[in-house]
Amino acid sequence: RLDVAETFYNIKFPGHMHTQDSLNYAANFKFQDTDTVIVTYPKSGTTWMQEIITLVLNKGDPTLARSQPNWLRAPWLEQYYCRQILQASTGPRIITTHLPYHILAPALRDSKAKVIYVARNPKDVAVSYYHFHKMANFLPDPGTFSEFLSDFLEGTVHYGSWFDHVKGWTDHAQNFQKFLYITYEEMCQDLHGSLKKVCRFLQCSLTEEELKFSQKHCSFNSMEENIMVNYTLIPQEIMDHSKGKFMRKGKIGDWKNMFTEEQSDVFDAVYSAQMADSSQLFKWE
Ligand code: PPS
Repeated sequence: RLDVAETFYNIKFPGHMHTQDSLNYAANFKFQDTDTVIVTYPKSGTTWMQEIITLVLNKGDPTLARSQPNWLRAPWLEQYYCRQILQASTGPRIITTHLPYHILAPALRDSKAKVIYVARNPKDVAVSYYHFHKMANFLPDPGTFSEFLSDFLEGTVHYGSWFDHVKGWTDHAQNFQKFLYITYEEMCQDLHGSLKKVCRFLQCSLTEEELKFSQKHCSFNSMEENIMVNYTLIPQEIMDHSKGKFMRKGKIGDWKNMFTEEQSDVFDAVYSAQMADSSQLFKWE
């Protein structure tokens, strides 16, 4: 069975990609100062940021983005194949992780690695995650949206609580020498400005033309067509492409098509309670 979970620190992870060994490897990882680490809760713009960084580092040239799958150029630290990929890599590494702060904090302590945290309106995350559960055979059957939403709010879904994830990372931003916080919404509303922000953070100066190329190749439409990021390379038995698309809608506010008024009110109440002690102020639509 594909959907057996691996539990680590009381959090469930998809067992087909995670083992106790791979999770321990991540928790004890030796970061290098030249590493760039993309940190996200699932469905928050991970793949988009992987593509943005690839394009920025290649000055808008899409050759690499169109010839190597995202999981090979920016592997997930906690997934079992990562060790092998990093051992073989030479240049500066781009590493992706969905791990919560408390698991990765000891490994990142005193690190000069660059950390990019991408956050997204949790209501849109919940909707995107729900649809993803329906197509990803390595995740449990989500049941109805209402059932899934309860699990999401309780933090019992795979990768744990959205609230703990966002609070953990953003409340400790000052612990990092190099930390960039950016939202999915900002990337949607101002992709050009977001690319410039990433360029500044990575200390890569791109010409206006190189920026335009980068922007073109990381647009939703380009990525939707790019088999190196749209996950159509993944076999049908792992991701059932007849049940949905990884590049689903790419929009802000799709939650409004899915949530009832009551679900939205319950969500807002849990959000206020959970985020009351957060130092970060979020304003979601
Ligand atoms: S995962 O499985 O955690 O790696 O998923 P992740 O990449 O974090 O999130 C997938 C959602 O991001 C959307 N996406 C984009 N939106 C706008 N523009 C671009 N270029 C883009 N690339 C990916 C993708 O469509 C998923 O969101 P939904 O709402 O489901 O469409």
